Amino acid sequence: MAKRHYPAHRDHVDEEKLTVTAPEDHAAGVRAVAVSMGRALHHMGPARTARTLLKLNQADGFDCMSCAWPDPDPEHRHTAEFCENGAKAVAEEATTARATPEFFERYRIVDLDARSEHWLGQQGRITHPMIKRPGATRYEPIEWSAAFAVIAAELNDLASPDQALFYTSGRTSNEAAFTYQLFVRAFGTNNLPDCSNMCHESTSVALAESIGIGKASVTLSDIYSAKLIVLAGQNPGTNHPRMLSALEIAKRKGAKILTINPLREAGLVNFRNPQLARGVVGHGTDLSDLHLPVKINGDLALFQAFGHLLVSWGAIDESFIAQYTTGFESWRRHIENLDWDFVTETTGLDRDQIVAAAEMIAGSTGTVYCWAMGLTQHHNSVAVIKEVCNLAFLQGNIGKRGAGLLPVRGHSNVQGDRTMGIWERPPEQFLDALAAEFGFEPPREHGYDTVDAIRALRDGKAKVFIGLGGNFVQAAPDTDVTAAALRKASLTVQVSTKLNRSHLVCGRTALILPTLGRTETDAQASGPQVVTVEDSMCSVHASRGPLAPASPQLRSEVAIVTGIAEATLGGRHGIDWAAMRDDYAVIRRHISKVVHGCEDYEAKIAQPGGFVMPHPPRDERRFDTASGRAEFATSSIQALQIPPNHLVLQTLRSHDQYNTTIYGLSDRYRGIDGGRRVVLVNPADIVRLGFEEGDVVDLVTHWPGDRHQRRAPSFRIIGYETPQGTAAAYYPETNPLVPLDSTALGSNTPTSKSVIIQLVPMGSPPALDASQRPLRADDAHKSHPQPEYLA
Ligand SMILES: Nc1nc2c(c(=O)[nH]1)N[C@H]1C(S)=C(S)[C@@H](COP(=O)(O)OP(=O)(O)OC[C@H]3O[C@@H](n4cnc5c(=O)[nH]c(N)nc54)[C@H](O)[C@@H]3O)O[C@H]1N2
Ligand SMILES: Nc1nc2c(c(=O)[nH]1)N[C@H]1C(S)=C(S)[C@@H](COP(=O)(O)OP(=O)(O)OC[C@H]3O[C@@H](n4cnc5c(=O)[nH]c(N)nc54)[C@H](O)[C@@H]3O)O[C@H]1N2
Ligand SMILES: [Mo]
Repeated sequence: MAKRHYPAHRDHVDEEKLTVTAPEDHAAGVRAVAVSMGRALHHMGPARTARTLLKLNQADGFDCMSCAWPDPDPEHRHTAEFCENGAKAVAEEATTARATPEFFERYRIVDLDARSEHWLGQQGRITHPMIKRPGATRYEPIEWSAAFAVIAAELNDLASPDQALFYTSGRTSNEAAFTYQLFVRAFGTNNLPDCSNMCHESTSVALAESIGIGKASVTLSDIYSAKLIVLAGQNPGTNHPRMLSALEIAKRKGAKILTINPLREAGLVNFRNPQLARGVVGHGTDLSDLHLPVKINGDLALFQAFGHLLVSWGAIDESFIAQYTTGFESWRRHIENLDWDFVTETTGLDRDQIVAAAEMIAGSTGTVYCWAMGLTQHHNSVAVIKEVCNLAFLQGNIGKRGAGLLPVRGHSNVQGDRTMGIWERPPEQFLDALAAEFGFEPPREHGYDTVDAIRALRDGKAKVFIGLGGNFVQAAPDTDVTAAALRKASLTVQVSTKLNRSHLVCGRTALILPTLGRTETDAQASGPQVVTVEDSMCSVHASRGPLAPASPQLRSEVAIVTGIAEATLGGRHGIDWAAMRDDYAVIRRHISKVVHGCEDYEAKIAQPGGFVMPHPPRDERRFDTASGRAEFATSSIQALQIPPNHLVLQTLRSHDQYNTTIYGLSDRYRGIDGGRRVVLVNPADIVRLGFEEGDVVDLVTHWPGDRHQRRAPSFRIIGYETPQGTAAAYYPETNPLVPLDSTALGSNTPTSKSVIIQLVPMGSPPALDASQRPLRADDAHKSHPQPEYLA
């Protein structure tokens, strides 16, 4: 494909100059090493680069904050046990750039808000606590103790503790997370929304009901010994690159790989392992044996078709079903009457493709099912994931070597945070243990999750927002609604490493509390501290940063949380916050008393590589569900209703971002460089809808009952291999399109992967009738109002 150049559009951020080439057919390779080294050297310089990258994911080093993929056993680690995107994440945090008080003096908040998310991130590490006072136009420095006093005054002034919201992003260590939830419950609420609510919540809900625990049932060695690995709704080449090394090992030991994804992502096709000679000079390893380009949200129909075929072929493990499961008969009756026309229509696949995939599944004696956001962020996601479980039960693929369920988690400690009690719906046993350990009665009423937290702010029911990490306004759905909700708050507090939009879209009073990152040493009264994290496979281990803190003013998350707790609670409940801050081993002693599976925590994390949390289905085929058995779930298939001339949009990550942190503008594997305001559309749909490739359009949401129109302005149309009727564009630029009320049944997760949209000429009203002449890129300039969010 010839390289196409597009001129920068007025509404694109200044650095954009879009070029489009053919997508790549392999991931990693030497280019990945070159890019990671280039970024690391640019942000950190050579000495710092060497010091940090050699400690990344080593037993005596720190845990990579890029994703939750597990580390191999200590004896099987490489000297360079990291990937291109891990190196980028480290470079972003360990950068030598600084956002100082002088920086905040130079810019009004509105001036900063006019900048792109990329530019904000490039200003470097925040060095001092900063406050925006009521009516002020700028942030100014504030002492830590004064900042804690501001928070305490606002919190203690509330009519009820339930008027405060305590958000967590999944980088927070176990020690900080445990201390935070303790403070929040001692204060009197369960309002602990977190990034999980937007991420794998559908997984947690589905797995808890189907197998009795919301976590993966496999370890790395199960991947290595699997006969078949199914990868559905996941882009590991970009988001979990170290997973490719594990897939390569499995492949070389004879495993087959089945990929299910609307897009043929480069990392699903071929992997050139830069650690191995064959990955540097050779062709690498072909990964996918069969790729099913399913239509967005076609997975429920697809997995039911697999079940139907397996049952009709008798390819089932009858003794497992009889001994360990319930609900099989009603499920079987349901899938027996499969409507094939409906299945092929909903999946966009033909029957032969589905049969070929089902044959791979039927022929495998050990299958691992992996998934991520492509399955979790739809209206019927809980049902989809339960259907994946059904398929695993059908062949006894759980609690057996080389088989199991593997939801691949996102944030590096999102799973650990949940284990530590970051949960708006805490289990009773957890609260009982907390009460016994600390001698106070925690609130029992469930709190707000992320979507309900936004509603509460919008409706004036919540007034204070505290974010332990993250970038709430950009990560949450319905950006305009969320932004207006945050602006109504009396106080917003962000505990952050770097500047982001959530510092600029803030309440009457706003605080930025700068914190240490994973790369930095954390010295407290008793000496340097370690923190612990839990990966996607339930393995818990220690992390210690090698670098001096970015500024002497920085405090650890534990120090910040305990500081807020002391200021707010005073002597209430008699909890010794100072002891926890001075020595994190004290926190771990509490953890070992409160959190099931963490007994002898200090000793277990001292072992190289840490320890693995208990998992009854994995360890002993024990299922703590309502029935005490693995539960087959019967779900009817609802297909997405798509009005004529509309598309289903999935909002996804480029290869050059970490969630809302934009590293750069190169989505290398997809051949898109220099710009992010693009929408990928099937070439036949471009023609059918009356556009041409390269046209600039607005994306408009179709959501029944909408009073105001949701619009994301100015996206360049790119022809791309995605099933007809579907489209893709980057998050967070498209978050204004995700309706707050459009969430998954049962998990309340925003439906970020199935947004029904229309492409309309820039600035024009949406038209159901596509015969209207689209504006071309050049006349589009004239009519368009300045968008509020140029991310
Ligand atoms: N470098 C980097 N690493 C990251 C992150 C990052 O932003 N950058 N984010 C981290 C976080 S928090 C998370 S949760 C993970 C996210 O990891 P992923 O889930 O891999 O991330 P997404 O970019 O959302 O990609 C979703 C994938 O699902 C596919 N998909 C979309 N809709 C459907 C569908 O209906 N059916 C099927 N079968 N597939 C579908 C898309 O084509 C895409 O390949 O990555 C983590 N790791
Ligand atoms: N449309 C759409 N929306 C989505 C998604 C999607 O696929 N599509 N994905 C969803 C998913 S899976 C997730 S997980 C959420 C992510 O939501 P969040 O976790 O809220 O967002 P991040 O972008 O990961 O947060 C980045 C910020 O965290 C801060 N930070 C970085 N490191 C540290 C640290 O060590 N400590 C502290 N205190 N702060 C730190 C920095 O200031 C940085 O700006 O977004 C969700 N939103
Ligand atoms: Mo996530």
